Amino acid sequence: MRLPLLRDPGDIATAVLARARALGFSAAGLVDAAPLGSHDRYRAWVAAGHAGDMEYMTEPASVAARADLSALLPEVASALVVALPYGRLPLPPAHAGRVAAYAQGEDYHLVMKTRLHRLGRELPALAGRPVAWRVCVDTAPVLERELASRAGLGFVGKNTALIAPGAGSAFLLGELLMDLPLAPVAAGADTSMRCGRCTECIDRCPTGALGERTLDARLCISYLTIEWTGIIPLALRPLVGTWVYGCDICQDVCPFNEGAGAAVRDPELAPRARLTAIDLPRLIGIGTAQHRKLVRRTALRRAPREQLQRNACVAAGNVTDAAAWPALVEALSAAVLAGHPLVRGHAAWALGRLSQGKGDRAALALAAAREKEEDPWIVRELMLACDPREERNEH
Ligand code: B12
Ligand code: SF4
Ligand code: SF4
Repeated sequence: MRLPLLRDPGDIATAVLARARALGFSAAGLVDAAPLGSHDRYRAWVAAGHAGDMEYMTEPASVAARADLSALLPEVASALVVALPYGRLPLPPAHAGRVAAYAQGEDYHLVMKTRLHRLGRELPALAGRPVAWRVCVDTAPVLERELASRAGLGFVGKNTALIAPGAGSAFLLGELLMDLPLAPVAAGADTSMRCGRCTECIDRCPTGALGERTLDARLCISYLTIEWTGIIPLALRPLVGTWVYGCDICQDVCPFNEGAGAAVRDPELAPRARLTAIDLPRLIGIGTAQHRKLVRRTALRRAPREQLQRNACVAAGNVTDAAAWPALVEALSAAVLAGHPLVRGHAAWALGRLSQGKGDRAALALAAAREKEEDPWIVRELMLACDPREERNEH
């Protein structure tokens, strides 16, 4: 049962939005709890297989929940939608591994949740009655971009990002669902602006993952490096470049991200020095304790150690300098049959890319590994790495 409001709803809305700004959110708007109009688009996206292996996007219960906010809070009557800016960052040196800008600072899930929970706890005082509320950030089954565009935070670009003209798209989204029947209040972004004839993001995406306002996650570097725990398909590995966690290309090339507004960053999301330019050889051979330190309180906690090592191997295979050779050889040979197969297989690929031919250190390591290796997939990788013509025969 929803309790009546004892204070003027307009005053409550103003107070909630003011608190959101005071807590450091760069934009905030209010939406009502009407069903999510783009649920059909999302269902079609899942049906087309574009969600890949992300079970939290494809499980029937999770698909159904995204139709209506009441699946998350039965009494919901409105939602506060907020933006937390992480800002664009300069490019690291060409030989370094890259971490997406959003992931270089404090884990935004922690930052967003702490602030929204604080606001949730303040709601009874602001509304003058008990309030049912729930915080959603990222992994909750919510179509956050639709909610954000409805809340006037921006528009959905062809790169599928929520773009706020003047502020770009380098910000994260979060929601506070409430049982307060508040009227919608737009955050104030100029949502009449659109991409127009620009197709820069679609043209510059290395893997061709983007259609107009739709993305095939299975091809996206962000998915491959963060979500995908398996073998990175051979054809995609060279296209991953030096990304070891996420990808910013379709936002970096966007003209809406050129202005000073896109550089605004919440102080809590300031980049950690250890993540601004990843030392690839170090990451390839990273131990458990060092790994724990590297990912501590950052979004990188999401990826297991061997996944980051796998990503580092692929990135090293895409860098032409030889600094990563010893680490790759070590990953392949010293740890053979002890190291994680995912790392051994991708290290083999990287060495195959870096080897100049028979007799060099990479070729010798590959040949030695071929003698010992028993995992059929890695044996295949080793064959391809030793003789790239095999790869051509593959396709
Ligand atoms: C799954 C997911 C991914 C997947 C798939 C991405 C995708 N585009 O779907 C992968 C792993 C690839 C990914 C990558 C990234 N992600 Co992500 N991701 C999500 C997540 C969890 C769900 C997104 C989703 O529902 N996808 C399904 C598709 C169908 O939905 P959609 O693209 O959001 O589009 C919806 C609306 O925009 C609307 N819509 C689109 N066009 C139109 C047009 C009309 C006319 C209408 C009416 C509606 C409409 O319909 C769609 C269905 O509702 C959200 C958090 C959340 N709970 O929403 C974060 C989220 C979208 N990701 C985010 C970020 C930051 C990223 C990355 C930038 C991270 C990085 N640097 O590597 C990249 C960007 C890649 C990209 N171009 O999207 C932010 C985006 C913030 C913003 N400003 O837009 C979110 C909102 C997380 C957050 N809480 O801040 N992500
Ligand atoms: S995040 Fe990278 S790979 Fe994914 S769609 Fe954008 S440019 Fe393409
Ligand atoms: S790069 Fe161009 S097409 Fe892509 S989102 Fe930005 S303005 Fe739109």
